[in-house]
Amino acid sequence: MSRTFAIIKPDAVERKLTGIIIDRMEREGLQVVALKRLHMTKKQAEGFYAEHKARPFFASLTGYMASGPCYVAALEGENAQPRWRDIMGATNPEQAAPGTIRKELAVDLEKNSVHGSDSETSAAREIAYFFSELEIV
Ligand code: FUP
Repeated sequence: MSRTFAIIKPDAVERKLTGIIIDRMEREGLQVVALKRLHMTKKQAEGFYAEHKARPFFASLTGYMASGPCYVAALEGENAQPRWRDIMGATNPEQAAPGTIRKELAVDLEKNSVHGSDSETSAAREIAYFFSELEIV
């Protein structure tokens, strides 16, 4: 069993896709071991995406992530980190495989509906950014 971190991003929350996405997590055998709704500040979004600070899309990305409420979650299951990435699909929905969440639901490259940690190390950092161990059950 291992964990990963997921976000249901503002575009998906606004379009009322939260239930569908959580249903997909559960049907794929990923247990939602922590979940909360929050509206990130720009500073929180900048801290979360700090590794992208120098990228040209950083200001737009962090502005978007702070534009509305999202759900942050910790998921647990066998190979949770790579499995959730596979279920999400490629970053750009135009390049995402059929059946992936981003292919089916995303609006565009920025408003791509979901986040998933890109490694086990990122997963640990990202879970700890939003949750205390006591909130993960
Ligand atoms: P991912 O790990 O699939 O979420 O993708 P990245 O960590 O590479 O990028 C983080 C987020 O930045 C993506 F979800 C979407 C956004 N992004 C852009 O808006 N423009 C780009 O050119 C690349 C990424």
